[in-house]
Amino acid sequence: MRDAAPTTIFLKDYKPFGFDVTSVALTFDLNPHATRVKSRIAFAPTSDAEEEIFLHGENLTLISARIDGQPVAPEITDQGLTCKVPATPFVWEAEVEIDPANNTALEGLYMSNGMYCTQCEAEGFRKITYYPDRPDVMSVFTVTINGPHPVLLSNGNPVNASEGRAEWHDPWPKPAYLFALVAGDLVAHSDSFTTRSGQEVDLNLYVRPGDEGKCAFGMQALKDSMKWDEDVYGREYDLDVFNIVAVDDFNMGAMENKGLNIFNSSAVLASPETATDSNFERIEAIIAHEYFHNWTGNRITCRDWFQLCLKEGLTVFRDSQFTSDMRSAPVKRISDVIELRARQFPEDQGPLAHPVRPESFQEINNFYTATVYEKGAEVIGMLRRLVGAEAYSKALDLYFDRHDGQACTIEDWLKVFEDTTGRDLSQFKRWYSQAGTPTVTVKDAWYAGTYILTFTQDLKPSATTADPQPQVIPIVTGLLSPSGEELVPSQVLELTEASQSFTFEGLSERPIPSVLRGFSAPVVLQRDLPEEHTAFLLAHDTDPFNRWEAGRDLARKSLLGMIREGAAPDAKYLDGLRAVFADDSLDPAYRALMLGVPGQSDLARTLHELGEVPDPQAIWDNAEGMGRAQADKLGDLLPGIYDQHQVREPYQPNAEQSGRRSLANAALRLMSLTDGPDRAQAQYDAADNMTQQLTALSVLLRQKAGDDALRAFEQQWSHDRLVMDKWFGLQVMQAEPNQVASTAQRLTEHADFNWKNPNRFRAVIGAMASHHAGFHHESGAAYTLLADWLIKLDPVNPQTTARMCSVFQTWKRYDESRQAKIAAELDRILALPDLSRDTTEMLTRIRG
Ligand code: TYR
Repeated sequence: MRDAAPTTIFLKDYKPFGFDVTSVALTFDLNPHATRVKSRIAFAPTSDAEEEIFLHGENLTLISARIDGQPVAPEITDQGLTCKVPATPFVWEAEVEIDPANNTALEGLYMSNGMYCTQCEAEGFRKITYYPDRPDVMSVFTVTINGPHPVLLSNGNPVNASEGRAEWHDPWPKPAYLFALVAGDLVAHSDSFTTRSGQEVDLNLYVRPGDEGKCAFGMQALKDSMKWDEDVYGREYDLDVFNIVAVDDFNMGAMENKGLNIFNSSAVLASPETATDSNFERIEAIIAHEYFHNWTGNRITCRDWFQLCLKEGLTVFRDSQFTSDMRSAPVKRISDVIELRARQFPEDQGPLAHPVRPESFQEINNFYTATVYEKGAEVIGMLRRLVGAEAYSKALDLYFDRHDGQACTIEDWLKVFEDTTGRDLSQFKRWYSQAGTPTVTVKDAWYAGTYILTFTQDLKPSATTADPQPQVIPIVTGLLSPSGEELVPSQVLELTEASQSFTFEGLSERPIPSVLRGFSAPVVLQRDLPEEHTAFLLAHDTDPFNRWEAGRDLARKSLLGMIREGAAPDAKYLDGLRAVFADDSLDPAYRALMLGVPGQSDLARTLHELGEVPDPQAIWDNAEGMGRAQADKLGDLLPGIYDQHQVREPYQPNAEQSGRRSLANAALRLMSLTDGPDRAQAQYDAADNMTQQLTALSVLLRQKAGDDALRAFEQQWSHDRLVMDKWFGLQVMQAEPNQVASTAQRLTEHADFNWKNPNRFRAVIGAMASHHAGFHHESGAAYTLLADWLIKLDPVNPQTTARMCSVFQTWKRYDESRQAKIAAELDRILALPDLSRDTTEMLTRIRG
């Protein structure tokens, strides 16, 4: 039942728990519908202790409870239990029964294809047994698993194993959200890693039989991550084994449980035949992310869930540094900024806006957001830019020294920087407490040898930040001469006031400024500067990010002109694009990125910022028009670029090869607009890897020439779940706007549309919601179809349902008729009597 009044939890109400947990012993007797969990937990009261203890617990059947061997009768609610306790250390013993086979929410202990698996972050452990399920309660766990499965895993090191029984001991105190258990008929892909102090670590990647051929890449990524964390952060691994398990049914990407990472199979399994270049790159990043959590998250954890960015922002920042080192730093930076604008900016500028460190929530699952993760990482990037790389390293060393084994706060984090550098970070801290994306406007002036840049910052009030104050904004700036030389090399300008000027003396000619290089702060930059600057920067900027950004700016302006005034595609943009595209000295991956134009939803955001009502169909039509204009402008170059960048060596998912494929495939897409589908069909027929095959299929579908290939693809891959997710998704993504909803509807009737599997659900319903013009088609058909499916999924899996609701967050941008249709769907869902707390919170915030 829906709570009569959902409770809101506030950061300001934090209170320490009144007991230390000195040890935890758990015994699991596995059974699909009646798993028994015995717990033996040693508690020691602290000075905060009361006469009663509260232990979280949900969906548990209590069989017995004892304190120091004496039966007790606690008071039980649907949230947990309360029990009178002694004022001295005591041992709590309980036995509960749970039903993993019926656990479709995928939180706690559940089953996936006959295998047992857990997910405890954020508050899943309370569905396994009664426990103080909060991250500041850290303890040492010993776990015994009894069950008829060849593989029985938990955290830490194996201490004992015999047939049908395994015992694990984790010497590192940890919060319950890092607990994990896996049992099943799995096979291991094994390897080992020797740490720099000479400790040998056994590495295993456990998968279902049949998936053995998809493990090698993930294993290599793990070893690379272990090495990188030693080299760059001085962090060594700390157990005898490191296990990873792939599971098909999983709400998120992966989870960093101590010594036993659990991965959505889509985030770890890959072979050249079944995974694309971007799948490989994502897998490498997620393996690194989860591995890096061993220090930033596990050894040092969060005091409470408001501090989630302490581990997630930092760990995203670390995994992006890793990817930059392994691949191309500019390509990674550009890709991250594209993602930030697509996912975080709409959140920061809409009804779901919240600070990087939120101050209240109803359901913590709803705060695993792009703001906490990606903006959280941007904040760390800014901090590093402000203090410098060397001070950053020193501060991190101090952080690990001072806080190892603790549950910390953002205050602890900032303090190590203050202590290292002597800097006062109180203004910087506003990045953690103020929601919204600042707009920075830049103007320039020139008086005989003196050049002045003036910046103004503006942050709009939002639901959580009524009276925003100026933030510290690091603006990396360089000055170029009119012939393209670097007159003043990149330096960090610190904007701390609402408006502030920076003066450069002794210049012989008026320079061209390149500001916010490398996207040095997550802001919207408005340049009040001459138009020609942008074309100049596209041709000459020495900063690869800003060179790309200049192309983006021109493309955005051109598209806006096309949409608002029916203008022709801008010749300056197309000329500049051609020059970059033809430049063989540039990295192919970078040239492919140059071809990209702002996404359609991003254009809708820009129009909205300009005070206009975006028309999704007009945006679609003009984006199509821009594609044709690019194809015309570059036409004579394309066949040569396509041929020259074919990879003839055996497939490797590395940066070099994938860059060549992405440029060749960008050329293929453009050529199909003028030449039709034949080349794509030839590529499809010859493809020996998924990148080539899937790109060809998507071009064929856009050309409405994909029916045969679609059938052949289904036949070839019907046995492979992850590949079939692509087959489902692609048909929706490549549909015309007026066919998106009907295509999705048809696919939901396919025998293999297993909607309880989050990957498959997202492949169809998520693809529909991310097709801007299709989702917002004037019929409203996609709104209704989405609402129907949210209603169906909510009782089964509230977490995935609630996440999907965020596609409605931009609804107030659109016209009255679309708004009325969306409002009706939101109200239809909100009227359900048993709607989950997750979905209720999301839709209430969105509905406003
Ligand atoms: N902590 C995980 C990460 O590395 C994310 C996660 C969160 C996974 C909640 C699952 C989950 O239920 O980002």
